[in-house]
Amino acid sequence: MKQGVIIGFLGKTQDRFSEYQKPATTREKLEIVSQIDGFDGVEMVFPYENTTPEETSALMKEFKLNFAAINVNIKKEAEWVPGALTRPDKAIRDRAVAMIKRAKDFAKAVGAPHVTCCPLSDGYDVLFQINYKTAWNYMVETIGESADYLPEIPLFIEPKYSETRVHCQLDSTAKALLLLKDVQCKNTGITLDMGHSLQSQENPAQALSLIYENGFDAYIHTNDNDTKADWDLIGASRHFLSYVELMFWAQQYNYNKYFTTDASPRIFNVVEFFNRHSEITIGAYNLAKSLNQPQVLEMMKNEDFNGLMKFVNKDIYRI
Ligand SMILES: [Mn+2]
Repeated sequence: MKQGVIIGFLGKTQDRFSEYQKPATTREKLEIVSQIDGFDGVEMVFPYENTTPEETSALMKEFKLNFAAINVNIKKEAEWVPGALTRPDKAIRDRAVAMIKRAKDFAKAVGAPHVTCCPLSDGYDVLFQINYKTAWNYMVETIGESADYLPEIPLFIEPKYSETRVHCQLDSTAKALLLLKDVQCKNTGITLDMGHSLQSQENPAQALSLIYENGFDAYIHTNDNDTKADWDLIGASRHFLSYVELMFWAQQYNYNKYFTTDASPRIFNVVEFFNRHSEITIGAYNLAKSLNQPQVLEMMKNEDFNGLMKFVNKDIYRI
């Protein structure tokens, strides 16, 4: 299995109340990635963490790192803070689409496998705020145009229930899939963020299966939370069994992309936080791998519910 990290978490982060850690340049962030046990993948936020493709590729080479994905940010610019892809003003939507296209050009130039986009600012805060009808249709249109551009670089969409809008437009895996089905572009996928899925009251393993069974590709972000907010906690610190189950089903579908860490160290030591995350993620992966998977599927087929519960106690919890 391959592990990487969204490098924005290696520098300074902030919430409404506090600032955490120290600012870091992209070079410094890449150096930190190279120090984390088992990490060699990078998800870089476009256009804020990169310079030219040539300079960026040289830095990646210097630290022997690979691109897991390019993450296009369409929420930071002032005009996109209230939304980007669903806004009534076509010029605002067009500039967001242009940004996604530029991210695809960049991904191609540096050899990144795909672009992922989490349209967090699209949605609403209060009732009677947006026109649901036009918001949905504009999103189909804008994602459609972005997906069709440079099809060799697939576009992955990452749903999330809440934040930055109180209710995001793509609030669940199923709704993101509905969008992709409407878009009708094969070169698309869903970024399944474990914590986003939990916040949407989903079961991440079932959500992963749903993506594949609907004919789309999947890319996994690892982290954990308390299901109420997207806390980006260290993996498996709250949902160990869900973590192992996600690994089990990722293996069932021969998942071979990066497991990219979308977790925030906040008050913890940065390198040690990610070392612990790496440790539990590879541990959960290897634990899932060690299970007698055909036997588990056979027990499911035979509805051996007691046998399955015993298997969880003995083979996963090991008690
Ligand atoms: Mn994520």
